Amino acid sequence: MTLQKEDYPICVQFDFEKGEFAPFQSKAERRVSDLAMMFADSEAAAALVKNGDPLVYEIFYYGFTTSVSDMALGVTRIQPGTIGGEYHMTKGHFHEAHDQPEIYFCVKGEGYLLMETLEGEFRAHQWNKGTISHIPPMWAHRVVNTGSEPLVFVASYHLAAGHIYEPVVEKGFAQRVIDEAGKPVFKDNLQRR
Ligand code: S6P
Ligand code: ZN
Repeated sequence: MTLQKEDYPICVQFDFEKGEFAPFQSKAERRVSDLAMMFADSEAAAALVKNGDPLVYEIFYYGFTTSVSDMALGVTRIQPGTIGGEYHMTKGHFHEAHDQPEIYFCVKGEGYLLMETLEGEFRAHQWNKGTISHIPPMWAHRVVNTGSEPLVFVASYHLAAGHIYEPVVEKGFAQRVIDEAGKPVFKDNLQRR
């Protein structure tokens, strides 16, 4: 096979202090205004949007696309905090392709990985630095930062996976993670229609 420019090995450097890597190809920010619909307390979210619209998480991205493969790397850094008592979390999504899993590796902070199927099977992994989770195909996934420091995780997946957010926007996850006197508590999601 004749190698193309993109077929040569590449590495990037992870900074454990900052919780990011370089070089990256793109970076996206998610603020309260991007996520307000995911939190139970819409008034608390609206007040935060008016009051500076704080950053909730960032995603650093690199697509290691070659002429025959589509491996992607994403590092997500979730700031600590709550919105109406509910801990900061990612939006959460399903993979569009039904045969596409993902690996998540928590490298900093503490929290939970929530996973749920369309049929309503729900699982949560408690995370601290060093936890590696396998998300099987067809399980929606969301990460919640319950600590007082940023939570950072590395994601590895194929671009063929695709992302679908609608079912999560529509129904949320079965359980919410709430701060009660400084401790995370799981509560049924009462907004489920
Ligand atoms: C992609 C992977 C992550 C998330 C990121 C943000 O498959 O799961 O890179 O995109 O953690 O979460 P979300 O739910 O806003 O895409
Ligand atoms: Zn994913």
